[in-house]
Amino acid sequence: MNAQVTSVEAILVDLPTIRAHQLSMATMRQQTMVIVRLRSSDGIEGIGEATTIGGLSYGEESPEGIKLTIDRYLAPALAGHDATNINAAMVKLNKAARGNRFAKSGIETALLDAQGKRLGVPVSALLGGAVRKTLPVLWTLASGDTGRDIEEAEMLLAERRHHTFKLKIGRRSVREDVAHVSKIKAALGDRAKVTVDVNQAWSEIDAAAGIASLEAAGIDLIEQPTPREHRGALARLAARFIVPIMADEGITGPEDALDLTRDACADVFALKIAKAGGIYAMMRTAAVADAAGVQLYGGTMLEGSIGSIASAHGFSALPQLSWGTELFGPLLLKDDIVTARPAYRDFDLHLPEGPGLGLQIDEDKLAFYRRDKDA
Ligand code: MUC
Ligand code: MG
Repeated sequence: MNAQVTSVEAILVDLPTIRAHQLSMATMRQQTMVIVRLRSSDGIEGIGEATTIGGLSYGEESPEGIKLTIDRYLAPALAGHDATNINAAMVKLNKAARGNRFAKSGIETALLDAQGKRLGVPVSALLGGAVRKTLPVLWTLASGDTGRDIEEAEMLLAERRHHTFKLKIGRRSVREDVAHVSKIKAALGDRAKVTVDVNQAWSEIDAAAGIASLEAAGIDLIEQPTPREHRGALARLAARFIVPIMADEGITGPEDALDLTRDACADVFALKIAKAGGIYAMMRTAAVADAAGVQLYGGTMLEGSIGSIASAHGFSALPQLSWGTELFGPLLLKDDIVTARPAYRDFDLHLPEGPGLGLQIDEDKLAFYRRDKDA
């Protein structure tokens, strides 16, 4: 097999969300995705996605920065490279640029998609095979309004789309947040699991008080209550409470996993392909967690369909995924840039079956939503 990378294109795409989505650090009314199109000399194109949340307010790479990094540094580094050797391509990218894991993840996805199409197999097969063909998916209630969140949860339970709900907190006072969460949990009772994501907004003192109340209210999981740098705080909270504590912003790749497991900082790790720098790096992170007996959760950067399905292929291949996933990104968007949107039913996301990611770009939609269409 012989194929060289001929071009890597990074396209900024802005898609509106179905409602405002409030996190502790940003309110999203649209999502900006960086779509990667990687072409090779055998005529095969791979697609990938590198997406973050709230510009630079969540992560260290902005959509515009990701595009610049790809255009200026990563695409030239890959030009002429063997498109079929993904490990060697990633070594090359890691030499060409430090960090920039979101950008690298988007390119790795495109390489895997192309290779899957070339061989006529799904991306999960390139990862050794899917342990599961469907993935449980939770929904995040983040309208900012308690009554509206309860209505939304009731509707989604009735539609059998989600039975686990994550609440984004940390914007308001601990007392207000606890009251909001407790009302929702009381309304849903045992019919749903309820988790919270504080997105680093609490001090250790706030967290101790907040988690005590949330535990008493029957909340199932507490995600990243304290700043990611404060690993000691996370470890003390994990030791203090029975309700499991999950690290999200605090864990990127395998090196973080090693440090966090060594110091017993968290009961659960949120894995994301973008944070780790690609699917393979996410899987290496999972291996460290498995070795330490830490449970795993399939996280999202609220990617659209391409990034979410890439994550799904990766998560499908993990031996352990005790906490399911939150790959609901496509459902938060009003429209899509793929021809067939991912299938969600009976509380699960169903992996597409076709070669590569199993997705096709809808060229008209891409042309409509790309930011540079007027250029
Ligand atoms: C995060 O921090 O987990 C996941 C779901 C959601 O609403 O935001 C993301 C990011
Ligand atoms: Mg989180």
